[in-house]
Amino acid sequence: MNIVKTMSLLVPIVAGSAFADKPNILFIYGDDIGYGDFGCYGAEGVDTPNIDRVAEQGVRFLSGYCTAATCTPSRYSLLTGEYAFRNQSAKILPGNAPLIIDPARPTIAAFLRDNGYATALSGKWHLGLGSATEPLDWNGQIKPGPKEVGFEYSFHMAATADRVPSVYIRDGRIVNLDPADPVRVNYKGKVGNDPTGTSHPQLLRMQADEQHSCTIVNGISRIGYMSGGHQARFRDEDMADTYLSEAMQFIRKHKENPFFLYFAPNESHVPRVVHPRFQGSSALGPRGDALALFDWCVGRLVETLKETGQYKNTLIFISSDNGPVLFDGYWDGALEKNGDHRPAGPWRGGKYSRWEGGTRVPFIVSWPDRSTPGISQAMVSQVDLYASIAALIGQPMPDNAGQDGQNLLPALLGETDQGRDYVIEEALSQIAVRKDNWKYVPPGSVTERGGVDEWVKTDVPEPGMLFHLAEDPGETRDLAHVYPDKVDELRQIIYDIAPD
Ligand code: NG6
Ligand code: CA
Repeated sequence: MNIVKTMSLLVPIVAGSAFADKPNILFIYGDDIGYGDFGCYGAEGVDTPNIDRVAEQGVRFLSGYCTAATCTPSRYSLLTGEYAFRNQSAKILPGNAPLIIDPARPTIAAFLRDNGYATALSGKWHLGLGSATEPLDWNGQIKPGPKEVGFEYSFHMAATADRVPSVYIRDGRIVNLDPADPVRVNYKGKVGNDPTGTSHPQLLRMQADEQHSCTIVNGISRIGYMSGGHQARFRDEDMADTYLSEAMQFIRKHKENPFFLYFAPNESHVPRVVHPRFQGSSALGPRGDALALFDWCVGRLVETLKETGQYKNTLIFISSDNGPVLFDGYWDGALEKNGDHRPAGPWRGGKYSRWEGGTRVPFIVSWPDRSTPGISQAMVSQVDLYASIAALIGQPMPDNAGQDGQNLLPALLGETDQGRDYVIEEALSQIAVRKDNWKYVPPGSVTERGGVDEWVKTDVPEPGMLFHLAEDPGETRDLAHVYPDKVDELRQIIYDIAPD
């Protein structure tokens, strides 16, 4: 795919459209969706026709990365353009953690807001709420949060669907909160009298591991304790529809001016309890059904954009925050029903892991007015989106914005296969590097989810491990002792970027 689409570069403004040089930007960010989970990336047992169609009209990357193998750090990098390992707080957060993005730091949302975009978040947040110095009032104005870092409109859950508080927050206020039934949240000990998974296992519709056995909401025990807010609690079955409806309303409302929408549904994170109309929609049990639901949401968003005449001038980015996981705390049958499907495609490991499957994820960029459709070998990371989008709208990034990203706009639009030279992959605060086909995993350990309720940890001794991904995509043959110079070269990259 080396055809350079020069025409589009020379004609940035389409006649009749006031903001053709400022396309709408729609991030569709899946949760725990692996490299192999969409049809266009080889999924078996689940169809994703809507995503596949977006991919056909845009660029599908074979070397697209999130920055980390868990949610919070990847989302942090996506929004800030900074590697998450630079922020000590960017680790999997409890539902009552303070905001980890300094409101003084301009995120991609704040940057686009300041450049005339209407900005919104609908879906998962998981970057903390409230300040680190004052206690958060769940029953009042919840801030700082998405608004203070650039999202003028926000409708979201606090953290993940498996963590309390199990409520939606709109513009800093819990939705449907009855003041007579205030919300309290605690991750250290029980609050209130709601049954927990440990005390009332007979009330559960899904068995859970110890960490997920706290307060029961909607028949599912969660991580952490909450009391109150009964009327405000979400129903997992309706969650995707709820986020989607918020997203669609936002798109419809902003057909006259450019918008940035960060749509971050729960799928395919646990607990996987999709709407009954999607139950059984795949051959893979609840995880496949969640993927089918995610795909359906993509289809509805595309339809909405077409209805409002904005589809062609919208840059759609579809990806995931970390690699896949089958068992992640609930006995939902995802592992048993997985069949021949390879959620991480050819790569080893998945969520939590420094193996490729942890951070190499589906990565699709489509802007029908501008993309040169194709399949790209360019190495791209989510940390690059901020700098690339700044280039797209022709505005410099603010000086205090994250500087780890590169402007890879030509690659993202399919005009070149030239991406980054190397990419940093993080998992559970340890990093690895890939350059060309070489992958170096420094000493430490690598974690993977094993089977049901099982973890697998691999120790990585000095001088680290070296793999040749083209010959050995499964990262099984450590070549560190065969190519010590390669180890030194890659180790130096890591040293230069993260000296400690
Ligand atoms: C882990 C949870 C897992 C999930 C994850 C966060 C256990 C044993 N595991 O600690 O279920 O919630 O955190 O996922 O509790 S993420 O996609 O948001 O990073
Ligand atoms: Ca995730």
